[in-house]
Amino acid sequence: MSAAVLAGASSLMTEQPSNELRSNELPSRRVSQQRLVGRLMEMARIGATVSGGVDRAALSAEDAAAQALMAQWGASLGLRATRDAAGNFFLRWEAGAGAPLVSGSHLDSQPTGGRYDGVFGVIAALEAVQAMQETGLAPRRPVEIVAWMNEEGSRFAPGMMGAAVYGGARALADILPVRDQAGISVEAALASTAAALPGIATRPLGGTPYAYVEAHIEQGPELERAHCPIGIVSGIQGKHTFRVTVRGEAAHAGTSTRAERRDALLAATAMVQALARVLHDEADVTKFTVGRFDVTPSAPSVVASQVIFSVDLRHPDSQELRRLSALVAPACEAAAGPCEVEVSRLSAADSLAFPAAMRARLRAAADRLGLAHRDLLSAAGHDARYLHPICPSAMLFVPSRDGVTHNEAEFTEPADLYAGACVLADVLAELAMSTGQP
Ligand code: HGY
Ligand code: MN
Ligand code: MN
Repeated sequence: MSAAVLAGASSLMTEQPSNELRSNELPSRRVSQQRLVGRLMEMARIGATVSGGVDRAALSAEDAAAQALMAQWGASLGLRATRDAAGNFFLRWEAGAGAPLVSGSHLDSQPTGGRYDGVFGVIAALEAVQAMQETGLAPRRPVEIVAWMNEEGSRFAPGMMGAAVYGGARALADILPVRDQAGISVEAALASTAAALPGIATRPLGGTPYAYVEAHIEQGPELERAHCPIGIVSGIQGKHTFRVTVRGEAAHAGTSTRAERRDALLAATAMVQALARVLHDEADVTKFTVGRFDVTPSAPSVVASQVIFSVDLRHPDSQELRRLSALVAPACEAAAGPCEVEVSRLSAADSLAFPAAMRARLRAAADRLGLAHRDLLSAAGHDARYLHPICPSAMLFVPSRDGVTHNEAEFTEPADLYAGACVLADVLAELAMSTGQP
């Protein structure tokens, strides 16, 4: 345990662990910074990019390799690896009885992703389980580590597919036909990933956990600016996503006249500018992003026949988000000119607030360890969004250097990763031993 955490823990043991845990040693004392960071760096070799990040697309060979590595680490702890029909990956510590305690995040990344987004929560959960086992703790319930399928939504849109299907917010039949830009369907990619992981059994889809806790990097600058190692996540801001398809007509760049053209690129760019105007928020609270802009045939001497672009719209106030969301289709239609436009809404999630009792457990664990913490709303989306409706859920953050993320330069200090894993380990141990409601 790092000096900072040890010093704090001894001076602040006023906050006693819950009764159920008092008889056990706190597993945070067995968390190993070296093992945690070593596993993160070993995992970062899978899909490593030349600029120091990772490219581990959902249901890719790299995603399968990452799950195989988790299964290998899990086997050394006696954890059984399984996958469900939505491609969610689980490591199960068979213990006690009843609904499982679940912790994890995602292993897939953005194409130029960092070494910590998602994967920190999966490997910190593994570290917490190992620390619990090393204290001799005998959980009252099974404990499951999870890696949700396609959290990022970069290969297949929308994101958080696996958690949404597990939580019942989306039907498996809805995600199977979704195709990536190469035309490969989720269904085909699920089959090829399963074939790449022959030793991993299939488990029934869904479930109702006893509780869910997800550790994640903040992906913002607040904790670092406040010199605070732990974020207690108050909730997740709302997020609506769209796919806009603009159809025109391919034509010769030299012979077709402006008057007769149906230029899908000109129409699409007019739509993006119109959306930027109508969604502009001087207070800078509304987040509007066009991240994908696919032109067909994307040839210098051909007038574009089609453009497909993404819209990602977020706001912490659900009512305001719905108001803004209703402006998207009209703004696109008004800017379509001679082209056709089809606006499809892919996801619509309100803002959510995690239960106070779960947040209090995270705060008490951080206090016991002498770790400064602060409450903050998550501006980024997370799989916990889909666990929240079905079981008491919570998230804890660790700082992101300069708030940089979805970027190969993403970084979190090892001491902060360690502090987050210590808090996670103690909270999971409490929940694993609890006789009451989470
Ligand atoms: O979209 C999100 O906020 C997440 O990082 N994929
Ligand atoms: Mn993430
Ligand atoms: Mn992400």
